[in-house]
Amino acid sequence: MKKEVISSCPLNCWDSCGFHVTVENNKVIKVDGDANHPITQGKICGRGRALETRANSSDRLLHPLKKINGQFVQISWEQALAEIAEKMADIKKKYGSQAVLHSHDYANNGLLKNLDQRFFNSYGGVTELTGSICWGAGIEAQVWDFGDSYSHSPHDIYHSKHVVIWGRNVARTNMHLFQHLQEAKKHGIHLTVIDPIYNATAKIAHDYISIKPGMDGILAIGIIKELRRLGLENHHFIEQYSIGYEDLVALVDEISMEEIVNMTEIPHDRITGLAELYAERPVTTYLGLGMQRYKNGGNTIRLIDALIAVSGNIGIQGGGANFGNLQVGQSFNSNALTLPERKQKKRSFTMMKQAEGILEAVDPEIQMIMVTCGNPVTQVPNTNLVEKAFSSVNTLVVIDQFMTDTAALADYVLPTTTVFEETDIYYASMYHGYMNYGEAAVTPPGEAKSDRWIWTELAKRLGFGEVFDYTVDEFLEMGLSKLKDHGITLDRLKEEKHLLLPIKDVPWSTYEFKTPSGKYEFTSTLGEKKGYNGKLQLLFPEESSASNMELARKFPYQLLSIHPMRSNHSQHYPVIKGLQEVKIEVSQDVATDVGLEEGDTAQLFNDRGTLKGKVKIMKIAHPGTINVDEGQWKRFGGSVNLLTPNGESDNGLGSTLYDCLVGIKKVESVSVNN
Ligand SMILES: Nc1nc2c(c(=O)[nH]1)N[C@H]1C(S)=C(S)[C@@H](COP(=O)(O)OP(=O)(O)OC[C@H]3O[C@@H](n4cnc5c(=O)[nH]c(N)nc54)[C@H](O)[C@@H]3O)O[C@H]1N2
Ligand SMILES: Nc1nc2c(c(=O)[nH]1)N[C@H]1C(S)=C(S)[C@@H](COP(=O)(O)OP(=O)(O)OC[C@H]3O[C@@H](n4cnc5c(=O)[nH]c(N)nc54)[C@H](O)[C@@H]3O)O[C@H]1N2
Ligand code: SF4
Ligand SMILES: [Mo]
Repeated sequence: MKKEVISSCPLNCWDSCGFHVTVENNKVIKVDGDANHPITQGKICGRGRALETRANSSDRLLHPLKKINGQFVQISWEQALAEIAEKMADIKKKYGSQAVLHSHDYANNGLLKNLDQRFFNSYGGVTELTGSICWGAGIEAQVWDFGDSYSHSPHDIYHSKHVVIWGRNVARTNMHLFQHLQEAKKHGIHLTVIDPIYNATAKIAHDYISIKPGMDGILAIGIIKELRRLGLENHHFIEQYSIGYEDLVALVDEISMEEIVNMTEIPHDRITGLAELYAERPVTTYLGLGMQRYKNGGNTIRLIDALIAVSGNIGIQGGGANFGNLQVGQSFNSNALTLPERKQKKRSFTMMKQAEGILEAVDPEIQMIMVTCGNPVTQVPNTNLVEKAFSSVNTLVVIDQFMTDTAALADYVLPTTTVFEETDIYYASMYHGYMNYGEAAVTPPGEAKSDRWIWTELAKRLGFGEVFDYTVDEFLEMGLSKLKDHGITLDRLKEEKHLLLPIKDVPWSTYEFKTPSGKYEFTSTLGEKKGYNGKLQLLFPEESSASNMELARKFPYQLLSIHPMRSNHSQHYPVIKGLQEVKIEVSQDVATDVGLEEGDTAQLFNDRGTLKGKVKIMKIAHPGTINVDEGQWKRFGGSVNLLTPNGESDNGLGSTLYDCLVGIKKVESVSVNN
């Protein structure tokens, strides 16, 4: 029997698409877009469609597994839960609850995925991860500048004269914005792309600016310098709504245009052109996450924010510094779901430094790690160190759908459900403001269970079962409980399938900022309160000739590791044959320097590791640039994170993934990586 179910894409992605799922005999046979979704309008990408292949894959984990003498053996849920609960009770008694680390990322955008925190808080409080490898530097930067990170609604783009895509790979990562870019062009709106790689978005742009990686902040200073020279800064905004402008002026005066041109490798006239463009309001800027994954990432985003502010593009229709859109997630009652008040002990490591944290923790040492919604061995920088850390603990528990490189190291692997097998509400705090209802379409295969069921069963065995004694609907209602005044209820959501959350289309239009001063802060009070330099600065990537000439001589090329086209991080590699090989993309000058041709095998190397792959030459890319897409599995050649540094950004909360120098040489065979 066939049935159709409306659901949602659960993947960590800008777009949060509505799904239309076709089911036959308890099996998902097709995933399409939900034509009634106001933003995504029936269009979804290949990653969404391929969730069908993932869900039905013969590689799905179907039973709890325990490693005995190095081999996984199938065990019952009863045994798995009893043993894990007993170990947790024992650890709490002997060492304290913080001897357990919860390692996670955000692989599933479901509201009920937050119940993991309810579990760990009720257990007494574990060692948690703070910051974000993904966008921590930029979020913190916008919190310093505006008080929060908010974006304009997707349709506001049609109020703009100019659109600047700055370090966002829109065609690949944000497909509905890409459609708006194509449409906006038809409306006569001018499009500029700033990126070291001439990508598919650059191809449709009126102007493409090729920039040296990590130098975007310096470019922003150059544009502000030109705005000032031409008398085009917006005095009204600066005088009425900001503090600290004089510090920015002093910084801008510190550096000459000639130095800026040399550092950014962008010609002077193009920088002048950008100043004229920013003065022709309204200009909307879509910042991507690329340029903040550097040591100077926070300062870079702050300098771009500053440019947008100085040019008067904040709080106006068609303007904006669109990075995250945290107002979406803030609509939910997350405290009701996570019960922070039940936490008695706490300790945290940053997400970037979790490996050091594990290896160096004392009082208490880490006894157990529980991994949910994440694949750290592949996705967290400096793989060799991560692997060492995750192998070092007494008990590693991984909850996943597949035997990932992280799960392979585990002592217990617990099989979990996919989006099609559970009911939840999905949203992303990245782009649009709709939440989607996702109804279970089929029963889970084998013995796979939802994360919620696993927390419930463990809680019972640990003596706090009552905390989980709620139905799915009751939990969802808890999450929606702040929205009643806006007429948003679970019943209405079930009926309509997607509802717009009460968020602002044009953030900051009242010019009341959430900073300590209530103004836009060119010099950050919050930054200073946290012990950082609150002023905007001249900062460079850590691994660059500007900061470390010796390293730049040893490893002369800049390695980016951007998001793959056909996979969400590591998730699609096992189900798409064409992805199962490492591809090393090099700019033409690198190929010429090293004597590489398309199809050759090459090896990348630096002090952290090596990685072999097939060479592909990028026709247009900034000189000295190499890219390997992130997410590759060990058995298909290995993760690019074998090479990346696990540093923290200048403001402490982001990663330095792209701040990575490498060497490259031609080698004979691609077979073994280490
Ligand atoms: N296909 C696909 N889409 C995805 C994902 C996926 O895995 N696959 N993941 C989702 C997630 S979790 C996220 S966080 C988003 C990320 O979305 P994006 O921010 O669009 O993607 P990234 O791959 O992080 O890289 C962004 C761009 O930054 C550029 N870049 C790198 N360094 C610099 C620099 O120094 N300056 C400038 N100007 N540009 C630079 C890269 O060339 C790339 O074009 O994508 C989401 N969408
Ligand atoms: N070099 C490099 N590294 C990067 C990046 C980069 O650009 N370059 N990007 C970074 C970014 S932006 C991000 S967001 C991170 C992403 O890092 P991760 O979130 O760790 O990446 P995923 O591959 O999505 O892995 C998530 C795992 O969760 C599992 N999973 C999916 N749904 C569920 C569920 O409902 N429950 C449970 N328990 N598990 C589930 C999946 O099967 C998968 O194995 O990677 C970061 N790493
Ligand atoms: S991965 Fe992103 S673009 Fe693709 S279907 Fe999911 S939400 Fe939509
Ligand atoms: Mo991300």
